[in-house]
Amino acid sequence: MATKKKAKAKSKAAAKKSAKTVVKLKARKPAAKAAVSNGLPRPSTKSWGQAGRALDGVRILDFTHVQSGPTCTQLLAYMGADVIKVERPGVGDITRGQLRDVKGQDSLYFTMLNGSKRSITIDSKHPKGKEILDRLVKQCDVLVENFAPGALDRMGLTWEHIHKLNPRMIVASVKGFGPGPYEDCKVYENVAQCAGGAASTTGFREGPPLVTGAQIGDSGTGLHLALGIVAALYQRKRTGRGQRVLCAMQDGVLNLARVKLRDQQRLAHGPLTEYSQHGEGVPFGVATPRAGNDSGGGQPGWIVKCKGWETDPDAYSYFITQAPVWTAICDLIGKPEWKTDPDYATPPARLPRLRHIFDTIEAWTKTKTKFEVMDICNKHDIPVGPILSMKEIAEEQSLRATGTVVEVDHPGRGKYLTVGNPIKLSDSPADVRRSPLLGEHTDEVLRKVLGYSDKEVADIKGSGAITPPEKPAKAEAA
Ligand code: CAO
Repeated sequence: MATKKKAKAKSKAAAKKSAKTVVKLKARKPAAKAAVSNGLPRPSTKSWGQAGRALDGVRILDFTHVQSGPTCTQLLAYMGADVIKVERPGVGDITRGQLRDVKGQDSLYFTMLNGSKRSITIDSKHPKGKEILDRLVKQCDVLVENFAPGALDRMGLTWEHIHKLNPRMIVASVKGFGPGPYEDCKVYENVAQCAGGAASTTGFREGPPLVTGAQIGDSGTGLHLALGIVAALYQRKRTGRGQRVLCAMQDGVLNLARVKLRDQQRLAHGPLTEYSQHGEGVPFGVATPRAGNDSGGGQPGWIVKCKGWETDPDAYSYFITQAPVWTAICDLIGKPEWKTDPDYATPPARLPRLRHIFDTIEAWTKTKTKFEVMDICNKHDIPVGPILSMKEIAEEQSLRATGTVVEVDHPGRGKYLTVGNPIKLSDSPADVRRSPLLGEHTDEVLRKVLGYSDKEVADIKGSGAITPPEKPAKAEAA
């Protein structure tokens, strides 16, 4: 009987153990294990957002600063990763103090790029600081950095060192340039826009190259890096190994400007007929030119003035003369005869006349506000878009409703607007929180993530590894 009882208990324990294993396996391979007879994964029984976030369980050692790297880690934090931002004691990310609008408070530059993260201060060059960093490396899945080339190695955090401590760790970097003649250069946004081909193709033909307001070099590269990290996390599931992920800002910008490299190659076969330069009879040079507000694709477009343009710098609309709705456009702008006129009836016939066509469209749009143009054209499926100012965007309620623009509350500066996650996941609502104060989570991370005891934390505090160096006067006196 006792043996029977024992055997029962043993089998119960085994069943419990195997149930645990199944749970574990389910967590690792949800699609495979949760498959039902029709081959589709079983939908979550929990309501949206109750099943956790996409990157729950991913911990990131965030060594980023300024814009490119912080954009990446903020997105990952929005998707649920635990992002621990390591900052220099007493100083922090340089952007905390740049373009300050509220005296003594973290700037919007910083707060809008570092939401939903934790902040720990560590002097990475202090022996004790290095020890803490090594422990963090062991506890994290990804290290993200965008220091100048060589800076991470100078801290002793070489790939070899990291990989030895934690073979599963992914090390993701933004640099200005990839391997080659410029690999050692420091790079900021506009340098990348210029080196990546965007500036030479932006602006008007008669004017100098222009940089764009959208931060395609910094935020654009951060986005690329985030994709690389998620791919590396996915591959790690199969290999068990971390890898390096590198995004060069020049490469990121070029990727976003690829249609201009397309046009460069088309030039070898004749003029770029959809550029208004062609219609104006201006010959093309050897390189893709600046095209003003040409839409660049097969559907010609331009920015046209709207009612109020004389006083409102943003009273404009983008207007696209999409071929399938050409007849509707002709009726709207009072040119029904263009529907059948051989000079206007077909897209190729219109190409040399784009300037005149857009002038005529503009004569109509100038009688309407940009929102009236939008309303009227949308009824006819004509693709147009109002030029929205940042003021209008900040006030746009639909962007608030979707969580694309989010108001958060900061203990120092009060309420501010930030950009939430532009990537909407139906089962992983964005976790948009305010940015951390400098070192706000140092104690918490030391104890709860790294497991330091009270005594060890006290020793660390006394060591100078997590506090700013003493002022020179004091040091001299000592
Ligand atoms: N403790 C101690 N030292 C720290 C530290 C910490 N927690 N965090 C950073 N530092 C040190 C670094 O070790 C480095 O020191 P050394 O040069 O002596 O080794 C130093 O701070 C400065 O790092 P940096 O060279 O990266 O910073 P910078 O301000 O001189 O340059 C930038 C800024 C952006 C030009 C450069 O980092 C860069 O080219 N990054 C790659 C490209 C990039 O991301 N550019 C986008 C910037 S956003 O427009």
